[in-house]
Amino acid sequence: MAGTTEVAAEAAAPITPDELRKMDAYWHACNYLAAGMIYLRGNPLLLEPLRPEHIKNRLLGHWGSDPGQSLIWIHLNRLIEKYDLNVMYIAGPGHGAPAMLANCYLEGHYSEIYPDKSRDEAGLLKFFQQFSFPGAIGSHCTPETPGSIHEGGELGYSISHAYGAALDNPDLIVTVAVGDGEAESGPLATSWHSNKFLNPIRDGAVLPVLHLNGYKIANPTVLARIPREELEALLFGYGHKPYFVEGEEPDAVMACAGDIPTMESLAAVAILKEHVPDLKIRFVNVVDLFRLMLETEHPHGLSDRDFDSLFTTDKPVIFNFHSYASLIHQLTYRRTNHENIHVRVINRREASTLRSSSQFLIRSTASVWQST
Ligand SMILES: Cc1ncc(C[n+]2csc(CCOP(=O)(O)OP(=O)(O)O)c2C)c(N)n1
Repeated sequence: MAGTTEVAAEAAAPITPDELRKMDAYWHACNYLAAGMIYLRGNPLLLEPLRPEHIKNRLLGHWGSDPGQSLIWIHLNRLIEKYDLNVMYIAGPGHGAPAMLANCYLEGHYSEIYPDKSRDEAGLLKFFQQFSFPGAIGSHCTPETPGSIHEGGELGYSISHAYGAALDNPDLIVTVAVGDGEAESGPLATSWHSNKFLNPIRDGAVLPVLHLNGYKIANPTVLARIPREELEALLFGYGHKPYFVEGEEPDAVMACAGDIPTMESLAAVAILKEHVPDLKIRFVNVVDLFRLMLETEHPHGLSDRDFDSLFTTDKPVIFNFHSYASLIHQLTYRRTNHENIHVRVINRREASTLRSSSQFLIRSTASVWQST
């Protein structure tokens, strides 16, 4: 076994580009499976153009914490492999079951226990269809999920369960994902203090991960809206040392509204990713134009903070829209980054094919990029 110094040196070493690439690909696969469970009842590998009959009639299941929970899960696997750790994972957002199910399926355990949910197109279809369906499995991690030992349902108890599991288990690390919605419940708010009960010799360790995606289903959360220093001080006061993990700012944002502009922008992003892989592009699909308005002016509107977190405060935004450019400007003229929003209205000549439209967007990105 490696000594403490070797382990510390290894821990400080950055993840290699190859590890990163593999984890990123795996994470994308998890997210695809999660989306598939929520939306698809046919065409599971999207091998043919999507038709209405491929989509579930009733969408049940939460997307909100799925990408975040899969990210935590994948990194835990990396650490378990690297250090041979004994780890338990508690999903505070148990309603983000698609994330746990996706990982379970990709790791192979799902097909091992349920051979009809095999790792091929036919098995994947059944895996998607059974999700949140009467007589099949629930939209939480219901008991038939391989490896699961307790189904929750009532928010508030994830951290206290984590401490309960760590007591008298000195070799165990319990990682617990806590939704920022759950964090607003009384039991959860007080359970941060449970660290006072842990004895470092007799008990295991608890690693709480607060998942700040900003919303409890669709309503804003308090902890995602207080200033960073206030949140840090709050958790510090509970006896924790918080580390903030967040994504990088993009170099440019490709936004769009409407189904044809969406396809054009997605095609442009795919081409840019292939040919200019170092350019970090964020894709924002606006499905409701009222979201561009201020929250004080429309019930669907976004706060400046949320708007800025999507459209940045200073990066070029190429907005693909097939109607009046002035409308987008009217809706956004008071936003911090308004002067960098470049609305591109593709005319009929340019939009003759998806290819020509995406090339037009790429030229627009290049010209905006050169002028910054
Ligand atoms: C005590 C309790 N109140 C309300 C609910 C209904 N409920 C289910 S999920 C959810 C939102 C949870 O928010 P968050 O933890 O941030 O998860 P996310 O919305 O990001 O998936 C609510 C209110 C519940 N399950 N338990």
